[in-house]
Amino acid sequence: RMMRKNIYLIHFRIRKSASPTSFRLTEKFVLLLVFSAFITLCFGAIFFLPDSSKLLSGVFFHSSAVETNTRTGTDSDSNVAVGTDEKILTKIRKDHEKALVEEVNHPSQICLDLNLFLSLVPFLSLCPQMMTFAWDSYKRYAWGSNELRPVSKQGHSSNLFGSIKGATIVDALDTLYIMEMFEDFDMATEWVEKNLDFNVNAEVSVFEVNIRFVGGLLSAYYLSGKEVFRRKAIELGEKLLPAFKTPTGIPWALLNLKSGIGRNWPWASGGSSILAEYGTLHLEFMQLSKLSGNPAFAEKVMNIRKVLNRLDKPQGLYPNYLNPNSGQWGQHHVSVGGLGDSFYEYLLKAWLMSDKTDEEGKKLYYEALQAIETSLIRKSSSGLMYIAEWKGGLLEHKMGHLTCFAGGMIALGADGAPEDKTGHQMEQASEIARTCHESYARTTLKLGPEAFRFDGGVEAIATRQNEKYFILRPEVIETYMYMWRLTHDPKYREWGWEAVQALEKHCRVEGGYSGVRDVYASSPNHDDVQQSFYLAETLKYLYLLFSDDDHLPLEHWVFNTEAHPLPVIKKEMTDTDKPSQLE
Ligand code: DMJ
Repeated sequence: RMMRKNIYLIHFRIRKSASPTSFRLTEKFVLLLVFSAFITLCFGAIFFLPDSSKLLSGVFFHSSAVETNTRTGTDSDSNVAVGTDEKILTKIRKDHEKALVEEVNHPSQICLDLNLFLSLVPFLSLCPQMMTFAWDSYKRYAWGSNELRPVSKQGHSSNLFGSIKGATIVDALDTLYIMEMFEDFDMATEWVEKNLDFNVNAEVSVFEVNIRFVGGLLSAYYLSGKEVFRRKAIELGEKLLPAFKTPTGIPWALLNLKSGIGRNWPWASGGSSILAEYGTLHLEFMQLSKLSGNPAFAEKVMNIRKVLNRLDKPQGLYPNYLNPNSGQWGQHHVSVGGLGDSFYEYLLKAWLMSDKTDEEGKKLYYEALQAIETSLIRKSSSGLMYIAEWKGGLLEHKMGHLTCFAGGMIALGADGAPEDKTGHQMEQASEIARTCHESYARTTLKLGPEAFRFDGGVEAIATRQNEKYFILRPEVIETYMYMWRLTHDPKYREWGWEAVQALEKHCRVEGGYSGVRDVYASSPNHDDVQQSFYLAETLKYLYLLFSDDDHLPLEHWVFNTEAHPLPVIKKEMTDTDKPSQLE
């Protein structure tokens, strides 16, 4: 703006004395000198900046070099409609993406194209820096605690992890590795070696410890190959096994790691275990069996499926509550958000992580999705698609921030959908992404509320005070990341960029990143917690949203529900699959 103001000023001054007769010879000479210097600078910039030929041919001249090799075009297209705007745009977009990828992977290289460079500046200067800032703040004020309080600048230990410490360290390990922050990764590794201790006489959440600690350690092992992570993951997995000592084998929600005594949340309907908790162990436990050679882990999670398979499902839906003693459903509350969400995610991902050999997981996923479509997916009067909740046969027209992960899940599974439903499911996924984006766009702070409603004359807006908070959750950005990978529609990167700006503006405080209490307030009221999943998920999915598809390709890696990547377990080649000796 300052520059523009100066240009206006210069322009204004010249106009003020604009009569040619009012210039003296020396003034004319000075003006000529300034003018020629300016022209030389412009030409210099165009011709001598690296690879300026691309810019010239792509933007100013419609050369054949631009016409060939576009994303959608074929070689034969190159002779047709030479220089159409669409083709040039496609080329520019393609170059943009390529440069963005190169820049993210090799941030030290200067972008070759001026246009691309200018459009990348905001992302390149901000995004990797966000992880550094979140991590450095944690290191500085809360090292060794579970989480950071960024306003009061001290540690915070959630009782979800009992007295296990270092949740942020373990949750952030793979993000540090993926972002090539290797010194910090080594520091975190050393902390794990010396301080991560599971011999605690305290009650933990089996689900939270599994997705964050077991998942985090497994990913750190697969990415770095460091034995300490494999050893610690198995040690912790073994400590969780007593949770399955129930009459049905459906695990308890809470477990004392020393005594091995378990129980359920006191608030859960009829002493039930929770679908999203006992249903979100599968990926990690299959990996533990593979890494340890101990089949017990896999047996425990396969037994959960057996119990579920024997039960009647109301309208094909899975209620959130199941009693581990009787093996009967508790209250009939169904949700693809809190209490239900990652159960559905793990059915699909169990199939994908098994190299598509787990046919049962596949069948259960697509059947469940069909039931969700029939009974829970609805459209608002203005056409926004949402996933409602179901309580004893009645729909509650509310969608949680947590539910927004479903856009990514449905897109990820669309490719394998039966009965030619791939296109239909991709459409559903993109509509859910749009609705979740709207839930952000309709707030003052441009951050999403914890839950938003489609009743009482509102659409995608939180109406209850206790649903207006934002705690740095990842689900909406997670969906943008999958949608980007699977469609390459640039709007997902634009939406991701909007979220980055809002996070920077409203969540960044002096001592880290904080959640906010009301996304509709005119200024943020901070909740003073930097959640460990902000480093594990939100920042990782943002980074991947702007990275090359080859960075953790979806064919080879499956993300657990805490965004920890686990490798696809390749099926053993049978004799008939193997290439013949002669080939
Ligand atoms: C994370 O711990 C996981 O994504 C979980 O599945 C749901 N809740 C949080 C993030 O919102």
